Amino acid sequence: MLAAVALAAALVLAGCGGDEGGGGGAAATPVAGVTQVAAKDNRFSPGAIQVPAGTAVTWRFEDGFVPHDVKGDGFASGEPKRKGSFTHTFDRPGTYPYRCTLHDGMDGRVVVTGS
Ligand SMILES: [Cu+2]
Repeated sequence: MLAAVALAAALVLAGCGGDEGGGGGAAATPVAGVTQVAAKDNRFSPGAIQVPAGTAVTWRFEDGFVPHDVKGDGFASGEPKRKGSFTHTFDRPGTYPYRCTLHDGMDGRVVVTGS
């Protein structure tokens, strides 16, 4: 159990590409049991989630008049949206960083574990 925690901590540290001390975004500790991410207040919340392979993750655009998008390696929401949602199913384990192409520093991460 302790080893797993240490490993998780190491992975979080290794995955941190800057943005120190923000306490959110892609560098945040992944939240398990969540499949919905809000694009709101110029950030993704939660910034990082952890889901089992085969999970459909939905991003909801709810930042009023500010449009956002979601772009990662192999998935993209397309045109920036002010409302509505985007869903992508993650079939393979791995770490999937993504970002909003309109706003610097607005990023997130989906960690997909083996099912
Ligand atoms: Cu944005």
